[in-house]
Amino acid sequence: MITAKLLPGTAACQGCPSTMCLRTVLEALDKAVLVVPASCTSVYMGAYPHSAINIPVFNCTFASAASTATGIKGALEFKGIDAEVVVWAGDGGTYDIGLQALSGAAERNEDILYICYNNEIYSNTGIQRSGATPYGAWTNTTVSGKREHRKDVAEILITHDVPYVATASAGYLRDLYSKVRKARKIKGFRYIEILAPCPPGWRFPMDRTVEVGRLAVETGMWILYEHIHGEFRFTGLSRSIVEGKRKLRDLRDYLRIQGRFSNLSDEEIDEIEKFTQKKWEKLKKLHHELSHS
Ligand SMILES: Cc1ncc(C[n+]2csc(CCOP(=O)(O)OP(=O)(O)O)c2C)c(N)n1
Ligand code: SF4
Repeated sequence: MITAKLLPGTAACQGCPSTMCLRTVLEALDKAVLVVPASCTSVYMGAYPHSAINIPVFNCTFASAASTATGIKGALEFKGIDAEVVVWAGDGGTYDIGLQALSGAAERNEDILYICYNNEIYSNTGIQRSGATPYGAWTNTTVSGKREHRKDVAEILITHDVPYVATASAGYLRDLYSKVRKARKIKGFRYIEILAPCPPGWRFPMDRTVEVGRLAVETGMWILYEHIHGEFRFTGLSRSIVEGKRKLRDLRDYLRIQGRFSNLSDEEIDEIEKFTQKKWEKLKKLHHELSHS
């Protein structure tokens, strides 16, 4: 009997961060319904009855993931069925086209878990820029490098004051697993965002997904944390960095491994460094304010 919740042999690229993180997420859930908007996932999972996802899945339109999940949760409650309703969406569907429905569901504190796998591009339709694409990155619509910094949906959701917001990385699947286990027990709106390095989109060899996911955290370009019922805490390696137990690696180690940053000038690297430092200072302030309030 097959018990895996994500079956092997999907149509995803080799080294796909979405499949490895989705497998981890599904194993961390007990009785769940998955809501998937248009994305690489809606393609690689295949169509019913041959879907690679071995739990109930609802494929919805690009813009409507959070409201679709809200409706499914309401219908299950009405029928007296206790199940977790979980959105699995890309950054295009989260940061851009789905943001309105996401913000609405967060503000109403709907009892759903929304997970964004953030590969910082619209990868399924050919690597276009999204609101999550970092400054300086090549995409097919920013061929000489993006000129704007990324926005930050996790921070936007912290300002919605929802019960749980966390960040994770495809480089640390155990950490992702425990965050999903924790989130599933909390009632109300929960959001987890996973940095998901995409080999063809970020232009690195497909056997280095985990390494790139770790480098992002080791260089401070991606920060791991949890915000639970108003309390902020750094987690994993980011916590060790804040506590002075680990030194930050040079962010060039992270940039150098990816073809999408190969044309950066020294000034552009300085700009990325400044942005990253600002982000750390902001989160450290939040940590300080909350631990002294
Ligand atoms: C309203 C609408 N516009 C555009 C599309 C085409 N489309 C399908 S998937 C996709 C990209 C999704 O990007 P993202 O959410 O980041 O997920 P990823 O492809 O990276 O997994 C686009 C633009 C669509 N399905 N619906
Ligand atoms: S393009 Fe990226 S996210 Fe999409 S299937 Fe390939 S590796 Fe996965």
